[in-house]
Amino acid sequence: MGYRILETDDIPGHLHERGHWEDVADIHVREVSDGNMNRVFLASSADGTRSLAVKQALPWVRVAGPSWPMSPDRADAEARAYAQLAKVAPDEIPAIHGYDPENHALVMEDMSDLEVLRTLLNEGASYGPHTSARIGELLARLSFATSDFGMPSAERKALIAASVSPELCKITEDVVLSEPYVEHEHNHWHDGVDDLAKAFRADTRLRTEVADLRHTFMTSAQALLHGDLHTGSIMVGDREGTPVVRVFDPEFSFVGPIGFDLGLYWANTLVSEQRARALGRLTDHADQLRLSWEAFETEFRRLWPTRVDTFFDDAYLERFLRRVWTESLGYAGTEIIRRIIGFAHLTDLTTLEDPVEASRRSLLIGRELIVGREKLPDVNSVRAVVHPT
Ligand code: SR1
Ligand code: MG
Repeated sequence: MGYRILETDDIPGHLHERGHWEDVADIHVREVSDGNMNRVFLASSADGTRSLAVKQALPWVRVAGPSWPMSPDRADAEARAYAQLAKVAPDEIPAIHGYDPENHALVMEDMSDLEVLRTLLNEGASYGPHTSARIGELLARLSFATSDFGMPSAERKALIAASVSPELCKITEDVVLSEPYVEHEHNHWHDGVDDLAKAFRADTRLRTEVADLRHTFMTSAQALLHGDLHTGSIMVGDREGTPVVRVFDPEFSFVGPIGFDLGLYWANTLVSEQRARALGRLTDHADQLRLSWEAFETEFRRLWPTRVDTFFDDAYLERFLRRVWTESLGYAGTEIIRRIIGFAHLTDLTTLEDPVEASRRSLLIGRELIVGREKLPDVNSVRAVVHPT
């Protein structure tokens, strides 16, 4: 039949035809699309005992509409990424019940009992002790398992080839790693940061460092990434007294530099911190970079002795972790900047009554993380940039 855009009324038939649900009359559907790219539907039974989510990639960027075409093949990348994530962190991703490659539609666990981390943070909640540690651990496991340390060379070459995702990588290369530093119709910003936006476009030192990070993003096939790990790609909550963390939306996945995922997560925690400061409700925000890095490093070190290729001595591990740390800081800086003067802004700042001070601080932190990353050896030195005393 070929690809067709699914509407709310199509979902019961789709679930039935694909063997997910017997009684079509019992399926009640609502659209809950929220992200920039795709459509999401929630299907539930009348008595509320069963529910599933259906996510379909459109042939364009959802928030832009048909004027920004985009192949729905990106859902294939997402399905592939979930398959890898399921091997290393099955409890930290939604259960995937099926993938329909013809319609580029995933059927997955309904997570509407959980909350998007960004939403919670914006409302004033704290992270709690588990979230960042589990993110760091998940990233270490995914990175190690899909790197040349954890995967035999031939298998990894096949993974790299299967995970090539030119259109989605191009979005990141453009909207994250280039457009904010040139004049571009996608860019917009608050009047109160106009001088900084202009200064960044003329800042040769900054632009050269971003070029370096961009080139690394394009060429450094270290491990499979989530590719868009902001706080809107994480759900948290509690199920029967157990804290739950779920990472979702890995459609930007490809084999790239490990520091990109950590960097995006850090950027979003740092901007959230600026929001909390602006509102006078700082909780555990300042600890999240440390918690996620320590968990990442600890898990990566734990896995190191299981490596499948030689890399000689443990000394290389130290060099490798240092490189991941430094690149993570750089990518954190680029994510902060693009979220304030680029295309896709963060509600952390846009919903502040007066976002100017928090935005300016964030932009300057972002710049310093990029240009100063080689001279920031540890968490304390980063804290000194984020919150100088
Ligand atoms: C056109 S896409 C803009 C952003 O939305 C996605 O969630 C990614 O973050 C991308 O950079
Ligand atoms: Mg997304």
